[in-house]
Amino acid sequence: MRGLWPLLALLSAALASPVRAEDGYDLWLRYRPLPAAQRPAPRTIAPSADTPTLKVARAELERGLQGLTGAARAQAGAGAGTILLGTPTGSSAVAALHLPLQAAGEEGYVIRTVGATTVIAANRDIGVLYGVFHYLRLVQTGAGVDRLDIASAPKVRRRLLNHWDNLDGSVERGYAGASLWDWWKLPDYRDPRYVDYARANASIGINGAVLNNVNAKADSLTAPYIAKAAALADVFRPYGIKVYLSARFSAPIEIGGLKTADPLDPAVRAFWTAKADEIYRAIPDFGGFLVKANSEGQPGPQDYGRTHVDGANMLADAVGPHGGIVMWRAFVYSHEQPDDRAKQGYSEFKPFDGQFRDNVVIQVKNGPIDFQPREPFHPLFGAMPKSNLGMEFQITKEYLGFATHLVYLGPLYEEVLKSDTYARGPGSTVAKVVDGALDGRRETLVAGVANIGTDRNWSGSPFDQANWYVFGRLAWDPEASSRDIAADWAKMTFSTDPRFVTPVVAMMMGSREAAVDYMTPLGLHHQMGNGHHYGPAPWYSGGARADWTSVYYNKASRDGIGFDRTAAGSNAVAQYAPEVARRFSDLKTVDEKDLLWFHHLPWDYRLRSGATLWDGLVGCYSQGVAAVDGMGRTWADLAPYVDRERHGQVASFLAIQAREARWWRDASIAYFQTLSQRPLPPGEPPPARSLDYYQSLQFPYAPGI
Ligand code: GCW
Repeated sequence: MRGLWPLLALLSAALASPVRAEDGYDLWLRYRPLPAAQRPAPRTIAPSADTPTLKVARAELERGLQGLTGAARAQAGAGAGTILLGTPTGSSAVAALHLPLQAAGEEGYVIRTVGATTVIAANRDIGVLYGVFHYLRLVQTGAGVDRLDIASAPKVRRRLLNHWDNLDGSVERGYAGASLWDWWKLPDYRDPRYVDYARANASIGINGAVLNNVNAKADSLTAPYIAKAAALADVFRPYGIKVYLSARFSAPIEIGGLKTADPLDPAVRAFWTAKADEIYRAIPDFGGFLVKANSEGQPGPQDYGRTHVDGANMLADAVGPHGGIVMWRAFVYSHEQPDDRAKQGYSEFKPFDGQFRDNVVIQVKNGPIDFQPREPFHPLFGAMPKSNLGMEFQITKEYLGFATHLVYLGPLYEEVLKSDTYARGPGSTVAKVVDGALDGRRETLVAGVANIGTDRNWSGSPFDQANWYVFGRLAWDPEASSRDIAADWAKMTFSTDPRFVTPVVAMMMGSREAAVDYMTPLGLHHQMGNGHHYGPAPWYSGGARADWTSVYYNKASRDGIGFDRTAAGSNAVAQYAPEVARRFSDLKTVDEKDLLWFHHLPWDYRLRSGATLWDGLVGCYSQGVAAVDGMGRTWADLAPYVDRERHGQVASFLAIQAREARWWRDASIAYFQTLSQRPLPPGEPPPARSLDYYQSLQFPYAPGI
């Protein structure tokens, strides 16, 4: 027997060791045994009410504590504390504590140590579930749970994922496999994975999902598909997640047998009213519709000479009696419109401020073009005080290297949310527009285009999971720190060891700037390949529409580069508050990160560093490449803290990223040099291949189209 001990010790060390192979399926809900010193004292969970949500809250807590403490069961015993879960209305023990729950609202919670008891309480069951996930996060990150006094409530009411998932299982701009929704087998077969999806979302406070692509098919609104959506809604309900659908504006024609979809036509209005009634019969807590109208070829009210207000309000009237909302996207631009594309969303929507129904939210992309590696904030933020304005971020990395580039999007989201619109004077940040505080609006929304698919690791790579995670946390609190969130995520996903956490958080925090540098530095934008959006193509011109080309945005020529959006150019700056417009317009005050977004400048223009624009541009590309090389080295050093499977995948992806960062640099320099006609700065290696070579590359099978 004694001889067996070393073997058993080895075995249990192997089981507990962080270097056991993992496939990433568990996301950040990875309840592996903590190092002994970090394990909390044993606690029993007091009985709680048997509602669907409290049942899953309790199950999650048990599962988490058992996994994290390595205990067979959450044990009682000498000195063992108790965890009490519930609401004052459902539990007399919770009610007796008279906790300050007023500020918790519908979804917030209080976690408090009261003697030997830790109470996780809320006004509604869903708040308890959110509190349980917060408590588990504290345990997972080694934060200590012995003396707690925490109160948290979401600042934003609707925190939604937008799935661009098609009914055939493909995902527009998806890089993580096929759609999670098995429409074919629904509603009869409910993949157990739907529950894990719901758990993951609830753990970060996401409370809604738009199931289908904004480039919608009307079929999603037919009876069989409503039944399928209802099955998903049933799975998600205990986790506080409501189902929403993208609505195709022309559905009255396609599935309603009408000749028109004119929003002022009584038959059309009757169609939508009946359709909403039908949906609510199947899904009583249905969230509402998301609509992409009169944008990129989608049908909309303008097809009938009507306005966005006519269209949005008609749908709002249909879902309103049931408590539903309409999210009407402001991502509209027309190739028939000669004006700067960056101006069109504002120009179309601003005049309608105050005319939308209370249950309409205008859903605005973070920047005025389209999810580029860097954009200034969208000028509509702050510009429509009498309307509900929601944020649309992209989590899937359509323009940021797909799944294989390591780009943590937290700093991008944070940069936008912290931007000061000056709409009501200094401090009028985008975060305050979005959380409704600036203009006292209650119907608030943050939406994110999901990066989730059937890949075993959900998001395409371990680090892409961080983008889902930070999105949810920032939707809950748009003023939170993306660095703190990265640290939480890294500890939960990999290891709490500071020798791992410190370098990995630094790597994540720098990763977005690296991508900006090797893809589109100094305010350049929309320089990617046409259609698939993969790789560099700053030369791209022609095609169906000018505003889908690269040259439209870089305006590079012998005389210089950049898009003049000052008063001398397109005057897009005039869409911002005067303080902001002045800052963007003036070469002395504009952030050089936005330089070529707002200015067209000669190649010999002097940057603040003293370098010429040409030399500085080349320097940025190289800096981006060097940063990615640095990420590769950092990650290699972290091998001891990560299981081999996930470490290996990230390492391979970083190698792809390093190669593609060089490709971006070299192709961009090769092209722009034909215009700048200047030598590379000393020490800068020339592009590895000829411009012809880069221009010859074709990617007919790139994913996500
Ligand atoms: O980012 C662009 C994408 C399209 C997308 C569109 C949109 C769903 O390239 O694939 O369509 O924006 O946001 O509507």
